[in-house]
Amino acid sequence: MEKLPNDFLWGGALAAHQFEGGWDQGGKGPSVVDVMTAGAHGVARQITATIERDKFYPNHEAIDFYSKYKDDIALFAEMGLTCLRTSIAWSRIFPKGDETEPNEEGLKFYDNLFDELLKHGIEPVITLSHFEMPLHLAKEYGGFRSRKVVDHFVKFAEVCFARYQDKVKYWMTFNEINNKMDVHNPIFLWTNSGVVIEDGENAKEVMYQAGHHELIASALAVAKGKAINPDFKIGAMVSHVPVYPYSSNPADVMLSEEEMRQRYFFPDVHVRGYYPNYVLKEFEREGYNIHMEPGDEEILKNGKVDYLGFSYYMSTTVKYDVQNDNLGNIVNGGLPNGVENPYIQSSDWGWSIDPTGLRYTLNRLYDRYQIPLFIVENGFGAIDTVEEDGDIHDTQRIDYLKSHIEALKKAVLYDGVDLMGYTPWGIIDIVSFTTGEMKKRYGMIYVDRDNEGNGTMERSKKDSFDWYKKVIHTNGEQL
Ligand code: BGP
Repeated sequence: MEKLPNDFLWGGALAAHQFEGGWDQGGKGPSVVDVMTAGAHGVARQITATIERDKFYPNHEAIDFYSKYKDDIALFAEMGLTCLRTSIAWSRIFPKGDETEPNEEGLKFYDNLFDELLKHGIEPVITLSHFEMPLHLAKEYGGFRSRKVVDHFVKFAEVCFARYQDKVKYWMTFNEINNKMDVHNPIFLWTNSGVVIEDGENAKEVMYQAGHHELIASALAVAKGKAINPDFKIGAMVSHVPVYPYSSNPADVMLSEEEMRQRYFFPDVHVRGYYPNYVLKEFEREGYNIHMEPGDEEILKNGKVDYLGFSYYMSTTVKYDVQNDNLGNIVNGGLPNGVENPYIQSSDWGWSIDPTGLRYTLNRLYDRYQIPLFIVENGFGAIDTVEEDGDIHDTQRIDYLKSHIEALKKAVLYDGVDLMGYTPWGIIDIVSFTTGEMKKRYGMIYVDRDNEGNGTMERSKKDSFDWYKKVIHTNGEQL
């Protein structure tokens, strides 16, 4: 079999709020995620208005990368990573979000971080907004409900592009911009957009309005970035969960097609630079009044992304319901018609394990967009057992990653998909986003810290560490 391209990027993915800690250090302001308490599987995280003394906020300290970054980066280098995906915590740079001048100490932290990565030959891949909006923008402006927040985001992006133009080449604007299509789970609208739905409001309409502002903000940022450094590669980032039809019944097939629009809407606009007809029809049908300004069409057209980054963890399956005639009826954010897929097993957190779905996704996205793709998140969240001798045999994680790398190799080498790289999620154990737990671990490096914040924070290598090192060293040949 042919080899993956020599410049294929092998990395790991992280997000500032899930691993940096130092939530109030170096002049950083609180972000929307800093007021979220820990939850558990089936227990939702609470969004508190301010920091309450008697509550535990897992992101505050996280794994203290803020002070340990040099040692951690040395471990990443030992593993052989050629890139590292992380984010710039927006509220480190603009603590409240609407200041005129950025916080120099925050900017300096990322100078140091990028210098350290580059010193080890690790290319930074940077997300500008990974659920880290300054809390002040959410509280005072209603987050991305307000057009004013577009200007604040674009300013933040411009400051980062200018400051790090010689250190960072690969950028993404918003992490999983589309996960808020699931309007029933308040944490998505809050962390994505700084939005809380008020009684009597139509959540879907508010979601589209905030989403429009984010798409405009992203397009404006892309154009600014290109003006600062034409060599930048600026991408979008979406969560991709393919929706399969339960059977060959054409009604199941059509239903899955309709539900896939929830996955496609945001990347359609990011990549093509205009709204797809199926969403314009939905606005008309539902009577949504989405405020757009003159010139917005032009902005979207001029701010198309260079590549599409996406997360892939699992697939879902839907079944047509004759009784309720659920075809042509997809106004819900979640997947109300979801059913279990008898061919697929799930993790302890109920996330299905479907490597073929990754090859399928790569093909569908590449056929649709014809621009380079980048798998910027994929991985297996599981409970790890530390043996008496300190070893961690995370065989299940290795199996998961191995089968997904096999799938991506088929997509590149057999199907001809243009894929830039692969950055498995949580290369070092971090705080889980959806549950706020530590025990849902993705890392190849173990961190001694539990759900309540106890532990030494010591780092140790799991079996997957050496396994991934070999994968990178052989450019994916030896799995
Ligand atoms: C994605 C987010 C990440 C992340 C990952 C895994 O939605 O971009 O921030 O954490 O999912 O989710 P979790 O940590 O809840 O297992």
